[in-house]
Amino acid sequence: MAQAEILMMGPMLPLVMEELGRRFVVHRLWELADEGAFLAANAGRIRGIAAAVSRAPVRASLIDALPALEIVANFGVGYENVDVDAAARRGVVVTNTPDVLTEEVADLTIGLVIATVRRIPEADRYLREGRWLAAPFALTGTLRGRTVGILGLGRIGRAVATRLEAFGVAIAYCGRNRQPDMAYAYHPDAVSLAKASDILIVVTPGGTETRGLVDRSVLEALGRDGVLINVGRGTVVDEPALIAALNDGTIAAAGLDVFADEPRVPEALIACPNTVLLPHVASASQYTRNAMGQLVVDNLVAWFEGRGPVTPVTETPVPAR
Ligand code: NAP
Ligand code: 8YV
Repeated sequence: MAQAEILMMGPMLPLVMEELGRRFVVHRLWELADEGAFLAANAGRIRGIAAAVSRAPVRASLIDALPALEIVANFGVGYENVDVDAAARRGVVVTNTPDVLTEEVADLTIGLVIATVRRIPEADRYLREGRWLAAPFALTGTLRGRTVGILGLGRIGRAVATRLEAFGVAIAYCGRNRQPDMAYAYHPDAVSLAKASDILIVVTPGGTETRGLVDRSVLEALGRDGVLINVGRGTVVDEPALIAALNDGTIAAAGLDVFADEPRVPEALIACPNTVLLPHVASASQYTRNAMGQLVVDNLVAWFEGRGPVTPVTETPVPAR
């Protein structure tokens, strides 16, 4: 049987490029000299897309231009880079990479919390610059007796909470729904959660629904000793409001793994001494990225072998085959 033809939106891990290259005819979108001409000649044969959060988005216009498209397999548990409504309308299945990255992201989140509260990067710089010779490093904030609020108690949020339990902190959460199996204090909105929290951890998905959810009012509710941690998506936080809050003492500090316009990070954030900034690395161990890549491959292979998708997202119904 002829190999299925798929479109790859951008460079992927070697294991993904190799495995997909062995099993499919792969067209590399980013290497095309003329995308329009390519689509005019080949669109009718493209049955799958391999996409990634950090690569070119899969817009409705692309989905609509591919009449034979059946599946979009995304590298990333977040999939706001794929127009799922357009995919659903066309009966195209979208898959993501849940679970395989949960523990890795939760580990990094805890690291970022401690790094921010205890000012680890700043203390490291202090020593390297020889300033310890003149005076001890300043005393820092603490996790002792604190309440940590989790905005988005999903797979990753729960794994973060499990780790936090070992630190003896109080835990609260906010989501659109109360989770009856969770004993943590529930808050129906972000302001209420921030008011109850000393440290607020954002782990919600991106996209239009959560855009700007953490705004000035949430930061004011978090308060002058408050710490904001964001490992969800940069768009969830109103970045200009955050910069203002860090500079005028509305909150104490922020630890950020994600930004509104990656990989561009505002100079004003970089200039803030009370921030710890990471280049979107929460899932970025070789082990976990390979597991994510393998899941992209597994979804495409399972689909084209007629076994259905492994990890479809909820918005796109899986048609019977
Ligand atoms: P998940 O299991 O779907 O959890 C998402 C949680 O967010 C759910 O508990 C959901 O609860 C809550 N939520 C959704 N919309 C909300 C809203 N408008 N207000 C408040 N809460 C809302 O997803 P996950 O696997 O934990 O991943 C979460 C996100 O983390 C991903 O979508 C991605 O953006 C981000 N992420 C980042 C990295 C990184 O490298 N920094 C890595 C992996 C994932 P309700 O349904 O009750 O609202
Ligand atoms: C990756 C992520 O950094 O899974 C997600 O949603 O944000 C991260 O795991 C991203 O997918 C890389 O493309």
